Amino acid sequence: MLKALIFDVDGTLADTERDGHRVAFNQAFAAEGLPIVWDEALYGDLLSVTGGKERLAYFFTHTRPDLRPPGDLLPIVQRLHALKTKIYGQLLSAGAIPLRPGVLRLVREARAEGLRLAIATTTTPENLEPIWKAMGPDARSGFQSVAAGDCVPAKKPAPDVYEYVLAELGLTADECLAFEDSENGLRAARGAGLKTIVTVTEYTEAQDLTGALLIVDHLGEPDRPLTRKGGVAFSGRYLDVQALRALSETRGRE
Ligand code: XBP
Ligand code: MG
Repeated sequence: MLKALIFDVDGTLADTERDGHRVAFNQAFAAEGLPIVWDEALYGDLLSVTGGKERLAYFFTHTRPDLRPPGDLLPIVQRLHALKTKIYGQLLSAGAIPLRPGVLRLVREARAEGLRLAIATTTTPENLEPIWKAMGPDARSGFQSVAAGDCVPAKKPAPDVYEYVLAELGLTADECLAFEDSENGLRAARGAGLKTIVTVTEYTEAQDLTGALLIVDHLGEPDRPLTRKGGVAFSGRYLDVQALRALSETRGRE
């Protein structure tokens, strides 16, 4: 029986990558006087590496080693990432990026129906502050488990962060549903045995989302119907708790 919903953050709760994280990385490069600009296409490629610190290290070792600043890479990456995280917080606290369609509606309904809520994300914990703010007062208290960033040894697509949340909730995978936006996130959730609903973004709609229970453009609103893009049959206009309970019982995409 469905007991909990586990949400990814970036790309799922809010479409934060192109206009949020990417812009913050570029402003951090500029602030450090580095001649680096991650355009939308390059950032889309770099998103294959989860974790901002890991993404920076990959860029300097694989993508553009010619742009790697002199000296030990680790402190350079840590310094750049800390600056980026500060900038990202300022960007989002200005309310720049809204929650995706259906997220607030579903979170509120799930709480009212007694479903437990959790977060399983690769992003840095402080990047959740603007999300709680966008969800309104006492939002954070509604999430029983919040696993973020470096709280697990291996980031997505490793299943660690989802296994961490399941352990914290004290639930089995088949008592939960995961919500993701990307192939890496889907693989992490599936690796933990979770049925997963994927709400694609422009960065992820062409990825290999095999194994998703249902693929949609977003969670839908009564006045803004979702579009099904793959997975099990679903003809509803939006995903509510009743629909999720039925979907969680389907045998599809085990
Ligand atoms: C997406 C990520 C994160 C963000 C950047 O996380 O891979 O690394 O791109 O955030 P998820 P940080 O989809 O799991 O929420 O720079 O804080 O890592
Ligand atoms: Mg994501």
